[in-house]
Amino acid sequence: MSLVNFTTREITCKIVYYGPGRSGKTTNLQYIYGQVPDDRKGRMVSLATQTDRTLFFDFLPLELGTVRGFKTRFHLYTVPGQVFYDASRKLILKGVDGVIFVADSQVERMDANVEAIENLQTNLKAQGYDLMTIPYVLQLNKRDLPNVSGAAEMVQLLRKKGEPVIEAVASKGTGVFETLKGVAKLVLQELTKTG
Ligand SMILES: Nc1nc2c(ncn2[C@@H]2O[C@H](COP(=O)(O)OP(=O)(O)OP(=O)(O)O)[C@@H](O)[C@H]2O)c(=O)[nH]1
Ligand SMILES: [Mg+2]
Repeated sequence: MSLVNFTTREITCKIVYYGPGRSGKTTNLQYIYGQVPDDRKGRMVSLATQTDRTLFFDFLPLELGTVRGFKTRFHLYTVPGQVFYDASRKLILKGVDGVIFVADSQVERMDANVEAIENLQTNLKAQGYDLMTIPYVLQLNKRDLPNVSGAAEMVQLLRKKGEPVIEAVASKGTGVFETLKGVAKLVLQELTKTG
């Protein structure tokens, strides 16, 4: 549900980073924030607890060039991954154009990944969306840790529909922009299809 403003010739798209607690969603945003020049980004808003976990959401407005003479503005959000913040997650999915699922590659987090994808499917449905049709990218994060599942195994377990899969080390920036570009491309494709 991108917002197209013909007067200012701007398109605004909403991207949501979803995933289990501590998978690296906020780290993705922080890396992007650090790399993008000031004139292309707005202020990053982080609502965190004292221990740095996202309490409601993180928000980062970005400008990613032009498409057919329209400026594209992307609003990036992360949700809080902890199970009990479900009301916030539901709310943040309102008006979403694209979703990035940030999976934690550590073996002991596979159940949490599966549970979070099921939660994503449920919450998308509650907002009238369908994971099977919405622009969607799967990021396998924390590939640098010693106790990770094989990428092929994770794809087998977590991939839903042939979506792009990107291996990442968000804390070093590896794969972060590839992931964002992957979903941005799908969102803009969707726009030209429906627009
Ligand atoms: N080793 C390693 N650590 C990472 C990576 N990405 C993130 N982390 C660390 O994992 C921890 C959690 O990262 P966050 O970005 O806060 O996770 P989150 O998904 O926003 O967590 P919630 O907001 O609680 O849902 C932090 O200590 C990060 O530095 C990675 O690729 N490798
Ligand atoms: Mg967070």
